[in-house]
Amino acid sequence: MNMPEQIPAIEASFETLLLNEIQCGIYLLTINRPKVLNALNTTVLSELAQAVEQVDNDSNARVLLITGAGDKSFVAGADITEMNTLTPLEGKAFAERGMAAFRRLEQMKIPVIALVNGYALGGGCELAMSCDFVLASDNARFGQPEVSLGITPGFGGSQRLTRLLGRAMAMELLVSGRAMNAEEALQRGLANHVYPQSDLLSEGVALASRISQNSPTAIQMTKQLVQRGQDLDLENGCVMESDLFGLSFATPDRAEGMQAFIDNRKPSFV
Ligand code: DAK
Repeated sequence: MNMPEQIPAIEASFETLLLNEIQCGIYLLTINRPKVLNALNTTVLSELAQAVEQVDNDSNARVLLITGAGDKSFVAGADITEMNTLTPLEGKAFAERGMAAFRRLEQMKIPVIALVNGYALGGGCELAMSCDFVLASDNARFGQPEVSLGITPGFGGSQRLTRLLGRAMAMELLVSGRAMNAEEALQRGLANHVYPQSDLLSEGVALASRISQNSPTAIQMTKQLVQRGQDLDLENGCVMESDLFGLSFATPDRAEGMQAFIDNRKPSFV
C-alpha cells in the first residue's frame, strides 16, 4: 500500500508493525514484512496483541485500520517457514498467541476495518475476518489454502468464513483451497466495497472519519449488540438491544446528540 510520506510513526518499538495515528483518533496498523508478503510469524502475533492493547487503551481512539505493507499482499498467511520448524509445544504456543491476538482484536471497543490490498490467504483471510468489516483493493484475493499444506485453518477460518458466507460456500472454499478475487468477495459479502488499489487507503480514511463523527459510546454499544447478538436467538437479541438502548439514555453522548439535533447544530462528542 502506498503510504503518504507525511504519516508520522507514533510507535517505534515494533519490529514487524507500523502504527500511525493518521488523523485525530484514526489509527493505521500496517503489517510490515513485505519481503514475505507480510506473513504472520510469532513476532507479528505478539506485536499485534500489544498494538491492539495500546490503541484500545487510548480513550481518543475512534477507528483502527489494518493493512499490509507493499502493493501485493495484505497478509499471505501464517509464516510457513517458521511453522515448519516448530516443535509441538512451540506450535501450541503459536496457536495460543494467534488465537488470543485475533480474539482481542475482534473485541476492541472501536470499529476495526481491514484494508485488504492484495493476498489475504490463510491467516491473512482470518485476520481480515476478525476485523469488523473489509474494504478491498481490486487486486485482492481471499482464500483458505491450508488443506494444501496438510493442516486445517487455525485462527478461526472454518468458523468465521462459515458464518459470513454460509455453510455450502464456506465448505467449497475450505476444502478446495480456491481463492476468490475481489469481485467475488464483494458479491459474497466478505468485502463491503472494492476500490482501485491507489484509492484504498483514502477511502478507508474517509469512512473512518465519518464513523469518528458519531458517538463513541453508542458505537461501542452497537458493536456489542451485533457481536453478542450473533450467538443469541432473535428474542434474546432484542432484549439485549432494549437494555442497551435504555442504558444509552444515561450517557452524556445521548444528551449531546439529541440536544444538538434540537439546536440544529452538529453534535460534539468527547
Ligand atoms: N509464509 C512464509 N513466506 C511466504 C508466505 C507464507 N505464508 N507467503 C509468501 N511467502 C514468501 C515466499 O516464500 C517468497 O519468499 P522468497 O522466496 O522471495 O524468499 C516471498 O514471500 C514472495 O512470494 P512468492 O515468490 O511465492 O510470490 P508469488 O507472487 O509467486 O506468489 C502467493 C504469491 C501468495 C500465491 C504465494 O507466495 C503463496 O502461495 N504463499 C503461501 C500462501 C499460503 O499457503 N498461505 C496460507 C499459509 S497457512 C495455526 C493458526 C493459523 C494457521 C496455522 C496454524 N494454529 C493455531 C496452529 C494458519 C495457516 C496459514 O495461514
